[in-house]
Amino acid sequence: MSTGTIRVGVIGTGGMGTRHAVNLHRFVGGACVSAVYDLDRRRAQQAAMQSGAPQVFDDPIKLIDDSSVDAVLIASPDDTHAALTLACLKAGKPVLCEKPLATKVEDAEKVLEAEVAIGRRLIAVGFMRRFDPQHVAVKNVALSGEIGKPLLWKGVHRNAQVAYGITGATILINSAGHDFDSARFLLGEEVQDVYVRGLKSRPELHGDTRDLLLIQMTMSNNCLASGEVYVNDEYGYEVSAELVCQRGTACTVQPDKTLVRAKSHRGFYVAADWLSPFQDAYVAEAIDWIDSIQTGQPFHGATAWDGYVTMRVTAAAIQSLNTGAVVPVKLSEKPTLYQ
Ligand code: ISE
Repeated sequence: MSTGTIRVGVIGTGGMGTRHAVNLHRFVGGACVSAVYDLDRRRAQQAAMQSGAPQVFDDPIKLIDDSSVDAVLIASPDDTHAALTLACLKAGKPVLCEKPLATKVEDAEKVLEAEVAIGRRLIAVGFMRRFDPQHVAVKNVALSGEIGKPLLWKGVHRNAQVAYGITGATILINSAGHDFDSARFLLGEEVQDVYVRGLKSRPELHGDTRDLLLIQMTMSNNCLASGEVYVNDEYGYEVSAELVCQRGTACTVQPDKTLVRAKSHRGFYVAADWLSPFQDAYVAEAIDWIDSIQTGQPFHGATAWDGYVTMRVTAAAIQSLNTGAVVPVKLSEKPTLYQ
């Protein structure tokens, strides 16, 4: 427990990391940004200016180990997450790691085992939909029992565009992880098996691209999940989740509320990316994380266990996409640390 200001070091200052740094600086009372790191030093310097960080490091491990850093936020490229999270555990520092926790099952396992060996929950994983007011409201309707037992999770996850050459596997790791977590979080059930089909939406895309994916999952307790992930829709960013229950459904609605009249149309803008639609969720996540460090109470978002499970589901989804088979998801026993 620490009642003082938590000094956060931010690793990776692209769009996401800079947003986290600025949010911590502006909206999280108990935190300040004490250091930043990015491979691109100029980008790190800009983020430092925007978030009031006094130091720019040239090495992420030095940042993690520095005495001016109490806690670490990782928003660097996906394949660096596991090693940097392990370095935070070694330094005994709390860490909020952007999703995914790892890009390989072995690495997710290593991280989970290292935290279990320490016996303290130091890791938070950035599945921010768990803090989104819309998703929380859907979960609360389900928990109230008003519309009966949840039966089916239905998700839509769209991005305007992804870079050329992004494969189906990468989309499952980098984008669909949110949907695996959303289904587990909203249904409160575990994934038992997964079946993924995918297609390439345009002939000019790279041969390995599968940018429109359909995911079906059998969930525990007689539940199902079904989601579309389409990452080249050309019109903008949209995410939704619906729970079909025995006596009704609960569904998130789009948070963009400004009615726009222009060019013989009346309607709503669609955001270009996830930063503005999920701004409230990112801030709520950061507040809860800092609060958990100050009070010693558990973080209310995703744990290392959730990060590990997502990686297991992702690996099964990649296998399903490659083979056309329904692939069972095998989990190790849930350690008591996460019960
Ligand atoms: C990105 O990292 C996110 O977190 C977004 O929510 C997701 O839609 C996008 O596909 C990812 O690249």
